Amino acid sequence: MENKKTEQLKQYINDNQGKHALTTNQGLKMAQDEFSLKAGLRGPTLMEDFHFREKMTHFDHERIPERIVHARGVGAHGFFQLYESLEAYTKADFLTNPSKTTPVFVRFSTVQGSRGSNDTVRDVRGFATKFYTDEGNYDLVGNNMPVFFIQDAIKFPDFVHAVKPEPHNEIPQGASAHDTFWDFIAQNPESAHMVMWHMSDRAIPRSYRMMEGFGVHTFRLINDEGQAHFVKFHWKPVLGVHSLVWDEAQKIAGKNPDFHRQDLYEAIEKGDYPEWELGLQLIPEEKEHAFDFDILDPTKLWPEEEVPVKIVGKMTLNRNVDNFFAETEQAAFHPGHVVPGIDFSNDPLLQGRLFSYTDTQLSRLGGPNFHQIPINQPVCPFHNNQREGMHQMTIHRGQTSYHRNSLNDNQPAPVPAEHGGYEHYQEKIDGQKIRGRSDSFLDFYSQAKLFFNSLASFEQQHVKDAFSFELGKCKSDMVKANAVALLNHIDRQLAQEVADNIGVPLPKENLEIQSDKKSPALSMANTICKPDSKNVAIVLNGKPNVPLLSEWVQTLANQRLNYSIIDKKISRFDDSLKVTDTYDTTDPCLFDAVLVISSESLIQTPVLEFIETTFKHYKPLALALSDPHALDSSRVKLEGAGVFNLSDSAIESFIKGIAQGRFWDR
Ligand code: HDD
Repeated sequence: MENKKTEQLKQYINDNQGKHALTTNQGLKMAQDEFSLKAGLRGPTLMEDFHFREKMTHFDHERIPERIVHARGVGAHGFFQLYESLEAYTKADFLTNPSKTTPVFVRFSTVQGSRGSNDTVRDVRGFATKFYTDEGNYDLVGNNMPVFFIQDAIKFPDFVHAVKPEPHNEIPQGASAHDTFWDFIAQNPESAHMVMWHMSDRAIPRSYRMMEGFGVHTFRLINDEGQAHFVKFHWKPVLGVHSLVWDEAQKIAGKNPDFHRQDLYEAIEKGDYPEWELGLQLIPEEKEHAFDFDILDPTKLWPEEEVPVKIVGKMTLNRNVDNFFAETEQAAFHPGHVVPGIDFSNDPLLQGRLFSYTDTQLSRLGGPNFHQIPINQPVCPFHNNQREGMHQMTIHRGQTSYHRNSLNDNQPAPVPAEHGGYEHYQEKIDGQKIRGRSDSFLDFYSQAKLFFNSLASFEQQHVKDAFSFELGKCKSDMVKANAVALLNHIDRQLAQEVADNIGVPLPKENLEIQSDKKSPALSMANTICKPDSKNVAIVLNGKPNVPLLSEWVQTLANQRLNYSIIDKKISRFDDSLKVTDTYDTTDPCLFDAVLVISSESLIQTPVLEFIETTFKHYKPLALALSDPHALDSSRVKLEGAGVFNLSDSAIESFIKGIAQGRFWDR
């Protein structure tokens, strides 16, 4: 697990484990830490109590501003391994040298909510990766959706103001179901494609481990000969792409607000290391204009059937942070952190991002030296003439801090491109200075339609339900009607159903864009399904047959499934077989599958809730009931899709069901 980054971070670890004297920050051992210094036992506290002042002052300043967006997140360490050299496309060392393992730090996040908000809200998820390469840090600061709401960064403050809690009452937290968001969407129709993703199941991932990542923008790769390819970056989760259902997501928000954070942490602690393959879509420069969309427009994806994704390597997350604040909270990502062989495109959203990310760290991390915070330091040497500033941690030795100099032999010196110095790609630009948008960015609806067409019917239904929910929460009839008018450009039937559900008129004229084009890669129905590391609840109703329970538990564990045994009270059958949760301390929403073992005719109410909720959320349900009529009055039928009657089928069939995940035809 050791690598250059872990070695570097070790120098900064301060471990309170073991025997240590309690000291002040000046290293002074203190004889007392519980009482302030007073004038008499019942008298006032004295000014000279430096220990009290130091402790309190530090505490008073423990908080830093949260991120303006993506405030809630979780991070982990890992590594990236390249499969084969990409020297035909790029000269980036970490993409051309398959024998190298590059340390990474990844932070996943929601966008809208503040640091203390819920994990399972309907939102875009951030997927930011810092590669600590030998040529400097490369940051791939992406999302779990391949497109964005706006085309030009100058609209980003407007977009964020609209989606964030409304300014007069700071409501709602962690939700886009409110008037200002939908007002913005309807008034900025370039958002049509992204809002379809946002209303799809992609916005309620089952786990950070089970979502795709996208660099979104078009970037450039440049090889040793100076040839360029346009590129889009993809992360493909080895476990497949999976989501929650909306009712489940909302309930989890109450039952376990840390659902995704905990899922990632526990998977890594158990050794179920999350993995993603890195994929590249490549377009040679001369094909820039060969598509029916502009490749600089961040509201457009490159359909994988037209531009295949080349799988080039794998990232594994294998270490949790030692300290959340020091590492996850202080991590500073920036799409402008590039290495030789990777460059930008003229995507106007990307261009604006290149300014914003350093700027925001100045207030969030308190000054220009945030690159010296251990998590942000490159693992290669770094030298320049930048000096001083708040929180300067480096002792720069020497007389000179300017370039060019003769006193220090003109060191540190720039490095020519052929020896690894970064050189910007020499793109020829010819244009008028102008504030405007290219006509090639004006097709807002084709890909919104492409996305909708590509979804399975259950996914389309979820999109309709999500629009109806979100717009149903809006107060302004005008905003609702405007949003329906936007949908009327994408799909008449969708607009019709949503209008109906939220009580606004459908526009008279049908403006639906006509296309039946599909991209199967966009549907989650076509993803990988595996049982690995899913969570199974074993719910007891009465005393179980312990040898049989042991056997089942072993079978589940052999399939790398996690299980919790749940009963009315915590107890233990033997050393390895324990009831770890009660009906009260956990909830059916928190599991991927439920197995109920009942030795009684009467199913207790909380157990019935486990059965019915699991059934309602389309999840696999196994029943081992001593009385076959115990569920006669419930709507759950023993022979329903994804319901496994363990009296006549083996537990292996249930495990296959767990791999499948959901039974939409229930
Ligand atoms: Fe951004 C954070 C991703 C557009 C300005 N952004 C941030 C993070 C992610 C993204 C993953 C969190 C990084 C972390 O975990 O610390 N942002 C995106 C993507 C975008 C995007 C994929 C569009 C394709 N962002 C975008 C624009 C701007 C910003 C257009 C401004 C011009 N983003 C920021 C920011 C943040 C940020 C305000 C907040 C905290 C931070 O940068 O470090 O600068």
